[in-house]
Amino acid sequence: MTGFAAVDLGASGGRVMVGRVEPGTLDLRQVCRFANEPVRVAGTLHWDILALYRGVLTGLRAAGPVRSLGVDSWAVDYGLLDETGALLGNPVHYRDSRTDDVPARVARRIPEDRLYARTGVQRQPFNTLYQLVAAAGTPQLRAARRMLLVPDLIGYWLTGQIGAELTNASTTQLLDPATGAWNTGLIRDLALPPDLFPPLRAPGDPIGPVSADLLGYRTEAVAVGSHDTASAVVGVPAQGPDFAYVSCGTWSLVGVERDAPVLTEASRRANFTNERGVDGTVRFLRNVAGLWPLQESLRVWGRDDVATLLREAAREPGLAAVVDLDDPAFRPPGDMPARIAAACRASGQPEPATPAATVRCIVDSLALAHRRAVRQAQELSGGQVNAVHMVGGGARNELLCRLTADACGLPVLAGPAEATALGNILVQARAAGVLHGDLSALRALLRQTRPITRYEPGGDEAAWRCAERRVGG
Ligand code: LRH
Repeated sequence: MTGFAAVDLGASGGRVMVGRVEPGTLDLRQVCRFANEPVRVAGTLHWDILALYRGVLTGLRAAGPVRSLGVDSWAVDYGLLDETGALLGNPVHYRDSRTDDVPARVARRIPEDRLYARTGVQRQPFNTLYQLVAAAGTPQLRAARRMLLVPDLIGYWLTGQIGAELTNASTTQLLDPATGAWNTGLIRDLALPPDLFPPLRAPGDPIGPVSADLLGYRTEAVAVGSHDTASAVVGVPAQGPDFAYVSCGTWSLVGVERDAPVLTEASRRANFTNERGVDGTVRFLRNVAGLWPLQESLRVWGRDDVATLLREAAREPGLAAVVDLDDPAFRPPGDMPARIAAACRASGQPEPATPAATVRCIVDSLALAHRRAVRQAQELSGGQVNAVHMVGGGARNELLCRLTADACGLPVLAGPAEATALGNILVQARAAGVLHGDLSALRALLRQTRPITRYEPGGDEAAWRCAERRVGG
């Protein structure tokens, strides 16, 4: 069988997985896992990109030999290269506060409805557009010749080839939603140097050979859906078009798959985004807080027994207190339990008194946010949703899956948890000619080979509606 390596970099850790694929068979093995620990330097929060690259190399050496490799990561963040190809400084973390006031500044020059019409992308202070505007005039940006998003930067270090993979490029807010090309008019209006943006490549395109000197074996780097969410949605084992997905890791990305962007005023107001997917698809979705508040609470408590906490949380009374996890107050790192308690207090609800009650509040609030986003995705795109697919780490969280089914009033089909790595590998296997067909053929292989757990909706619709009112929904 043919082996393909998926490098999957997430906000809390990186992994190298090997998939062995042939028609009817798909085996997946994790060969290496490494931490992703951001570093604050002189007040700015950075990714430790060289530590990540070291993890990638170690993992790929252990994985080999493989026919090809593909890299995906979180969106929007980038490194700048100077004219010799050297990296100018460490990439900045999207949770850094330097862009907090930039959307408002940009809106004074380009009204938000115009910007949405020209990009189709939600307003998030961390979008690459706002990060580059925040960097305007700095010596670093003046010296920069190329901007490479994180997977493209890793691909450049592995192959020496420069390019911008399309799915991730669509999260920069600098692509034209109609053509999928760099939006040169917008780039000019923002006074950004047009040459900064490398030629686009599509998932499945070759990137270049990786020499044996680097890994101990020779292989090829192939462009995949390098935005982790693009790969995750390839990895949704859906049958037919009438599904919503929740790709649940650090973030929950909640939405539907379409073949054209939705650029209405209503979708702009609901802060829905149009991200480019594999095979010309559009992911019409909303960013919901995801597991971040839970991960950050565990860090603050110094606990790693998440399974115990979730079991205790399942015994707590449901919907005792809910918060709006979209509130920007929850975005930066720091004391999450204190912020949750403060939000409950401010809205006249009981403050969770124990870690289990805090976890219950977070999971109830997340399920409530999933409900709102699934319903909005359906209404705004005019589609039908019969089931919600939960993929990513959240698919292993039984309490969250059950409450999401209850909140949405729809069955939740949970799994695979490794959808991102699987989507990455499926696109490589198809590019190599080992698999054939469109996304539905790739998804059929997932349904044949991966276990999926079904959660039927139960619960009390009136209680969810009442909870929705408490968070102002
Ligand atoms: C999830 C993700 C998401 C982006 C965020 C910055 O990992 O890629 O799709 O919005 O990170």
